Amino acid sequence: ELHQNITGTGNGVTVGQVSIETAQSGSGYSLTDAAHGGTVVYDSYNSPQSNPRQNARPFSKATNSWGNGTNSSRESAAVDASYGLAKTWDYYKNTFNRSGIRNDGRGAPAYVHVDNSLLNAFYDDNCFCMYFGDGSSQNGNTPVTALDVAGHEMSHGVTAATANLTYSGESGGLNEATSDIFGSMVEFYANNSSDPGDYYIGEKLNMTGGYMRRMDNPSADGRSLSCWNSNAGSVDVHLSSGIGNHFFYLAAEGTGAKTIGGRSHNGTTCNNDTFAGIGKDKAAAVWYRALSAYMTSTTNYAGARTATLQAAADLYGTNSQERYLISKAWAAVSVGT
Ligand code: ASN
Ligand code: ZN
Ligand code: CA
Repeated sequence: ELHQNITGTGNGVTVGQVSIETAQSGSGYSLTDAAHGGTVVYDSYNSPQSNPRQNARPFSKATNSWGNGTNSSRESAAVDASYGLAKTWDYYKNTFNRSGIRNDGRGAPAYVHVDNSLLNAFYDDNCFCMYFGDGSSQNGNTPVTALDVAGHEMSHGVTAATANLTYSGESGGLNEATSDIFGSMVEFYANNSSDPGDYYIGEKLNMTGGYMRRMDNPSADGRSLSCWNSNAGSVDVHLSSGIGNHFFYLAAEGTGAKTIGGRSHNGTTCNNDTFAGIGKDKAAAVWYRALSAYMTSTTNYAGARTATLQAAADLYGTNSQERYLISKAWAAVSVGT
C-alpha cells in the first residue's frame, strides 16, 4: 500500500484552525506525520488508564479535514495532539538540533481519549508514547491536549533520554520543572494566535482558578513551592517543580510584574532582589545544556544550580552577565544561599 505525505487542515480544541501533516493511502487519510518521525495519533477509544492501548486505533477517514473545534469532536483532541507534538518536535530540532525524544529521528505515538473523565496526561517511557485524557466535569470536559501539555509530556521523554532525573524527591521536581520549562518554550515557539506563549501551564484547559501551574508565581496556587526549603524533597514532584519553574522564569524575564501572552506575570523573589532576565531563549539554552551535559539521575536543586552555572559558562563565558544572572535567579529562589 502506498502512503503519500500530504498536508491536511485541522480545527483543534485549543489550537484553532491549523495545518497538520497527514498521510494518504488508497482513498483515505490518516494522522501519520512523516515530517516528524512518523508520529501517529491514535484514538484510545476510552481504554482504561491501566491499559491505554487496549482498544486503540489510528485516526483515519475519507477526507483530509479534521475536527470542528469542539470538545465533543473526537478528532479535535487529535488535531491538538498532532499539532502540539509537531511543534514540540520542531522546537527541539530547530533550537537544539535534537531529532525527537531519543535524537534518533523517530516520532512518539500519541493516544487521545484515554480512560473516562481523565483530567491528566502522561508520558510512558516503555512505548516512548503519550496518553491524553478527555478532562472531567471539573474543567468542562476539555481534553487535556493543549500545546503546553503536549510539550510537557514529550519533554518527559527527552529528560528520560538525557539526565534521566529520578521521578521522586528533588530530582523529581527538576524532572517536572524541565517539562514545564520546555512545554512553555514550545508554546512560545508555536506562536499560535489561539494559545499564545506564557509561563502558565494548562491555562487553556478551563480549570477552576484558570490554570494548572504558574512558573512566575508558583505558590499562587496555594500548594506549589516558590522557594527552596529543606522539605522540598518530601513534597509531590508537581509542587517541588515550582522552585525550578520560578528559577527559570526569573532567569528568563527578571524581576517585576509583566504581561506576557495576555496574562499577568509576577516577578517577585524569595529574597527581595531585583535584576534583569537573560531572555527565554538563552535561559532555555542554559537549561538544555545543563540537562543534557551535566545533570544525572540524582541531581538535586543544589546540583541543578551547579549544572546551569557550568552550562552558562560554556555558552556565554565564565565572567558573562548571563552566568551572573543565572546565579542571581537561583539565589532568588533560595538555592545556593
Ligand atoms: N500530568 C502528569 C505529568 O506529566 C502525570 C503524572 O503525574 N504522572 O507529570
Ligand atoms: Zn509531568
Ligand atoms: Ca501556557
